[in-house]
Amino acid sequence: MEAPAPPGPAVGAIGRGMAEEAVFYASPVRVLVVVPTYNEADNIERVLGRVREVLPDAGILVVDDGSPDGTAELVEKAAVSLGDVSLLRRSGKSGLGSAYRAGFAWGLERGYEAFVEMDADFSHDPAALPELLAPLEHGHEVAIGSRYIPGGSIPNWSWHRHLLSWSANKYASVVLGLGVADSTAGFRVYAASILRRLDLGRIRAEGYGFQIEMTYRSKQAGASIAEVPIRFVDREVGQSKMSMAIVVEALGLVAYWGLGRLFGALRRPWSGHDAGHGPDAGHGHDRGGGEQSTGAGASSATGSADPLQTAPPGRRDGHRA
Ligand SMILES: Nc1nc2c(ncn2[C@@H]2O[C@H](COP(=O)(O)OP(=O)(O)OP(=O)(O)O)[C@@H](O)[C@H]2O)c(=O)[nH]1
Ligand SMILES: [Mg+2]
Repeated sequence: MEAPAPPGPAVGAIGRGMAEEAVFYASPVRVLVVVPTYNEADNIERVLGRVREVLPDAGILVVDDGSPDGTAELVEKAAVSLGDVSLLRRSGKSGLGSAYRAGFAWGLERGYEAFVEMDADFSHDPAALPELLAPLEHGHEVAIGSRYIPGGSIPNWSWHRHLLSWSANKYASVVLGLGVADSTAGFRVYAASILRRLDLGRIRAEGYGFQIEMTYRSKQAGASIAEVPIRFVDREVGQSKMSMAIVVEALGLVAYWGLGRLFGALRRPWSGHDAGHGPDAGHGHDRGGGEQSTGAGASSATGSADPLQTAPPGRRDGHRA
């Protein structure tokens, strides 16, 4: 007689040969994979196909900012064969951060419990999704696919790109006391609980700054953050949207939040905690405009009036895997 299957999510193997074999994973919670796109026609169909192979039950939401190369039409085509692929169409390029905020709000309104952040350019390998989702089952509310912990790597970056990314991470980590090795990483998972506490309308950054801000706010809100090693590969096709403006935004915002932290600590030397009441608190605006989702219509950000006041106590154990 066969032994009963162990409890927990189903994991199995698919694919015809070893080279194509991929692990699939049936999460015990409702997962939404959010993929922002701007001119990803060369990648989007393949990336959606791979995500569907690895996560057969997950919802997938593409947030497209009116890509002139027809990315959105390819998503609609792929949705027919893959199933449970939705498209949030926005009228113009409004930034990565606002695309994710719109995608998270869309998913929160529909009751998803775990949210994956993932690029469409294959820098983030869909095969790593099961490992990235696993920390949520162990009580973490955020899981970061990290390049800067043992086991993580960026095989094909130039030394100066490497140096820029590594230094930005060190700077953010020291100035904001983040306690994570890779706060600019964009391959992540959030539990719905932490997104609700964050009040997405107050998140303001767009590029790398968005990832840092989400890490910082999550920590302030008491999330337990896990890091999972990933291999980050540079995009092979399509054009990068990385720009100097995105780097400057991130550096400037970190300095601003850092000052807020410092002044907050000076004003409240007796409290000993960083609860986000610096000059940066409470002035966020979602700049994403003209949203339209396929099927169910547009959505707006949700959240409590002051999530940092309502964070549960005793959840400040930032964790590094
Ligand atoms: N909806 C939307 N998606 C965007 C926007 N900017 C970038 N993206 C998408 O966000 C993901 C990451 O963008 P990339 O251009 O790869 O930027 P990056 O990964 O920071 O930079 P590289 O490492 O050079 O590729 C990709 O899926 C892009 O298509 C935007 O303004 N709106
Ligand atoms: Mg990229």
